[in-house]
Amino acid sequence: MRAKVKLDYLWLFILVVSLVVLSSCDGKKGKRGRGANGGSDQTSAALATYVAPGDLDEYYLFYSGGHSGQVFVAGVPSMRHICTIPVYTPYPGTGYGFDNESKKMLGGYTWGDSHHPALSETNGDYDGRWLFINDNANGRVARIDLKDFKTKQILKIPNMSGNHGATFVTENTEYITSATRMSAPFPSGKYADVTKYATEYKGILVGVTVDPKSGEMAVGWEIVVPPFNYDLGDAGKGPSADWMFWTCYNSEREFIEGAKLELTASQRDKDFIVMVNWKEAAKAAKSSKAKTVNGAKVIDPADVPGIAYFIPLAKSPHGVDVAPNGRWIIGSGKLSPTTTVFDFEKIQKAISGKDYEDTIDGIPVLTYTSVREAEIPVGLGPLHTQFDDKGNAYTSLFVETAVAKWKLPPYDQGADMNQYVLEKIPVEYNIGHLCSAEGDTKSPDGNYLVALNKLSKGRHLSVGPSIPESSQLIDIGGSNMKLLYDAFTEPEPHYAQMVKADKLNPIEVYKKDDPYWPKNPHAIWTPEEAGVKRSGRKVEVKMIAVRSFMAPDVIRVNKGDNVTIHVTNIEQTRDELHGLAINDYDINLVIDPGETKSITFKADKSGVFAFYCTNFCSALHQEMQGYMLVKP
Ligand code: RUQ
Ligand code: CUA
Repeated sequence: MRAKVKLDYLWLFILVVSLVVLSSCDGKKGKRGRGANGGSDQTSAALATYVAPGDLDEYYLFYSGGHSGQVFVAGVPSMRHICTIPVYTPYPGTGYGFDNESKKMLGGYTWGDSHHPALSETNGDYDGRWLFINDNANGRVARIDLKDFKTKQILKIPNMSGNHGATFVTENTEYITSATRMSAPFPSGKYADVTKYATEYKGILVGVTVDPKSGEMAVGWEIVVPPFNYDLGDAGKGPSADWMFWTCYNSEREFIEGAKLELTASQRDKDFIVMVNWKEAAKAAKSSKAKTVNGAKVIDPADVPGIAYFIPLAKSPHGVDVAPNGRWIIGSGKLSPTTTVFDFEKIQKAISGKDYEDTIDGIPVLTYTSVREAEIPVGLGPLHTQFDDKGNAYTSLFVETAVAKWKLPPYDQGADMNQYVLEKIPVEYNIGHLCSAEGDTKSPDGNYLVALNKLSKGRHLSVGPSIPESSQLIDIGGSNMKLLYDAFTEPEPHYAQMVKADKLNPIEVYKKDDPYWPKNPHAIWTPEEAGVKRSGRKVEVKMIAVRSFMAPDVIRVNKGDNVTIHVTNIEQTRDELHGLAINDYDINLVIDPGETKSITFKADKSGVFAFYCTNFCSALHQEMQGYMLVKP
C-alpha cells in the first residue's frame, strides 16, 4: 500500500527557494571584492583573525570529521587546523589503529561516522577533561582524553541502529546521550521484514554513564520507543538539568518500500521532541521493571509513568537546543520557516496537570499550545541553534543559507514576532550546524561563531568534482555580525565545540611515574632490560627507542613465529617522538615520549626486513634503524 503523500505549499515554496539559492551558488562572485567576504571590511577582518608568528589562538575548535571517522582541531580566530585526532579510523600519522591497543579499540571496523563532539562539563561549564563523539554508522561512542588528545575508549552500544542523537552531556557529565536514527527490529540481531516496520521495528534512547574519575563509559539504560527516527539531542541545564531531549522525524512510523521516506515522513504536520528524565530512568534501570537485553538494562516507558514525554514540534525537525538558562528549549522543523521556543516551566505545569493531547505507545504527548512560548520566524530551513552571552540565539538556515540572530524570551504580549529576528548574515553556502564560543554551556562567551557549511562553491581553488568544504568564522561580539574568515574544513563537518584555550591543560610528556596514566606492564626504561625472549613459536621483544637508536637493533625470528614487539620511547623531552616501521610488514608505530606501544604479528615472510624510525627526531634520525631477520 502506498502512502498518500500530500505536498503542501510550504514544501513547494522551500523547494523553489532552495533551487534558486543553489543555482546562484555558481562560485563566480566569490573571487574578489564584496562577494569574497560577504560585505565585511576586509582589513579589519584580516586583523581580527591574524595570529602573529609566535602568538597563540584564543580558543580550541573541535570539529567532527563525519565519515572520515576523525576529530579535527583548529585554533580560533586563526582557524588553522592544528591537529587530527583519529577516533574510528586508523591514522598512520599517529600510528593509530596499528598497535595492539588501538587496533583492539577499533574492534575490526575501519571507519566510523563521527558526528557530534561534546566537551565534558562540570556545573554546566566545559571542564577541559574529555571530548566525546558518536559513530552514526556502527552504534558507538568514544572518549578522547584532553590531556593527550588521544582516543581512550570506544564503547559499542547494544541494540543500537544508527546512533545519531549523541553525545550530548548532562550538566556534570553524569551521562552522555545516544539514540537510534534508523529504527530496526528490536533487539538487534532479530529479523523482521520492513513490511512490519510499524510494529516490529523500534527506536531506543540511551543514557551512557561516565565514571567521574576515569571517564570510563558504560551503558546505563535503554528506553524502547516507537519506530520514529531519533535525530539530534541536547541535555538540560539548571532547571531542566534532569532531562534529556531529542528530536524525531517520521512520527508517521512508516517505511514503505519505494515510497521515498522524504515524502512519507512529511505527511503529518508535526513531529516531536521526546524528553526523558534520566534520574527516573536510572532508578527504573535498577528496579524489576528493567529487563536485560543483549547486556543492556532495557525499560518500556509504558511501565514507568513520568519517565518520557513527547512535545509536538514542526515536522522533520533536526536540532533541539537548550538555552544557557535551561528554561528555553528550542526546536526547529526543517520544513517550517520558524523555530519554536518551549518553556520548561510550562512543560512542568503540563506534566503535573496531565495536560496531554495524545498518548503514543504509553508516552504522553504534551499539549502543544500549553508548552510553546513562541514561534520565531527565523527563515527557511532552520537546523540548529547556538547562543551568546547577551540573551540572543543564532539559528542556522540551511535553505536560506544564512545565520539568523534572534532574541530569546521574554517577549511582549501580542507582539509581532518578526521584530525579534534581529539580523541575518549570509553564509557560503548551505550551512548545517554552527558553533559559538562555549555555546553549549551555561555561560557562552558571545564573541565568535563558526558556520559549518555543507556546500562551499568557489571558496577554494578547484580540486576536481568534489568541492572542498568551508567553515566561516563570524564575529558576533559587536552589534552586527561580521564575516571574518573562510577556512578549509576536512570532510564532513557535522558539529563542533569551541572552548577557551586556558581551560585545557595537555601534558608535555608521559612522565615515567605519573599516576594519572595506567601503568603499562611492558614498559622498560634502560637498554639493559631490552632483548628478545622466545618460548616455543612465540617471540617477545622488549625494545627501547631513544635518540638515536633502538635496542635491540637486530631481531632474529623464524618464519611462522608469532612476534610481539613492545617499544618504549624513554625520552622525557617534549615532542621527541620515535616511530617504528618494519618494511614490507605493514607495521607503523608512533611512540610519544614516555609511551609504550605493542604490536603482535606473524612473521609470515622470510628474508631480511629493515626497521627504522619514521618520526624525525634528531640530526641522526636517519641512522635510527635496525633489521628483522626472518629465517626460512
Ligand atoms: S548532524 S549536519 Cu546536523 Cu549529525 Cu550532520
Ligand atoms: Cu627516532 Cu627518528
